[in-house]
Amino acid sequence: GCADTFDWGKQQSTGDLSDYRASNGGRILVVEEDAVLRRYLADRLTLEGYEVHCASDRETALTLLQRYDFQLVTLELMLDLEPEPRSRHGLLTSIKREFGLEWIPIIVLSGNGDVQDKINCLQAGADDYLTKPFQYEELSARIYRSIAKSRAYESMAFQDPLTGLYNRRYFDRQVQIEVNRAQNRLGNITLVLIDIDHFKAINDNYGHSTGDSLLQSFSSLLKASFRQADIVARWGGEEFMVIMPNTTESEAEQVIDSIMSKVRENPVLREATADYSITFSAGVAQWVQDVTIEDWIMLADYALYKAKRNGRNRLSR
Ligand code: GH3
Ligand code: MG
Ligand code: MG
Ligand code: MG
Repeated sequence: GCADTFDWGKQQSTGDLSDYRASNGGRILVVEEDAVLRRYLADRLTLEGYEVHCASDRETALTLLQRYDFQLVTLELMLDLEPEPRSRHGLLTSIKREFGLEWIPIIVLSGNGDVQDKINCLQAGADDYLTKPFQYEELSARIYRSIAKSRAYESMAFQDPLTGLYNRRYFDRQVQIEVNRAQNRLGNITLVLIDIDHFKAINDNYGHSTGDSLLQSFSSLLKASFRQADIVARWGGEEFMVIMPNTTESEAEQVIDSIMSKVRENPVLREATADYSITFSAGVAQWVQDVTIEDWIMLADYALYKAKRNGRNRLSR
């Protein structure tokens, strides 16, 4: 059924760091006024392995969209979400115009089979349109295709090809979303900028392709060592930026400390022919009210600079 959802306080007090991103089937928002249909869709989709959240009004829908990353939205348009018929596509338009939400696939479920209505929805940004009554199996097939397509698109747009980590384009998008969430929930959020020490020497001594393999191993280690809710992105050559939601500077430092020990002990960074020991430095900066994202990044960058200046193989804030 519908995962229940809009109690910000409850989530926070448990110190819940569980993921914002649903993994396997995907996370779907069902916006549906009719309680019977809503429950039906939620149950069927849940059985198929999706994580389903439900909303029966505009406010709840927008709150949930702020709170979670959804892979798809089904949006019913018969409902009196909008006071005026003219703003019938208001929620659709809001979602498509909201920063970070514009790319979420939306399937409109409409009681109105009118061609002009379909055209209006598609023009307002709907990705697909089904007229009630529909067969569940058809909706299910359309959802599956839609999610598969947007995943393929996202991995092209947002994944670094060498390391498989998120790229900087993803970071730029997600950092704004996470800051909005932190603001709404009065939560903490911390940035970590990581830079491998003396990496140029690795390339110079062992060649560029060994350097590349090391970057891959190091990236896997980062991905495995940060928590599921953390967003690990490749920032530049041998630099990585991590967004840690619901995390203070001190908590971030504990996580990084443990990764540093892991890297010092080393066994992960092993090539077929030899072990390469590397170290890294990290700059940590917790977000503070009213700082711009640019300045926040500069704070992390300056903290990294301090860590380097103080001798590398360490973190600084
Ligand atoms: P520092 O401790 O000050 O960070 O020293 P460093 O040598 O790591 O720093 P610097 O920024 O001077 O050099 C980074 C090097 O990383 C330069 C470049 O040769 C190497 N590099 C950047 N991107 C890649 C890549 O994709 N593959 C490989 N193999 N090397 C890369
Ligand atoms: Mg560097
Ligand atoms: Mg450098
Ligand atoms: Mg470096």
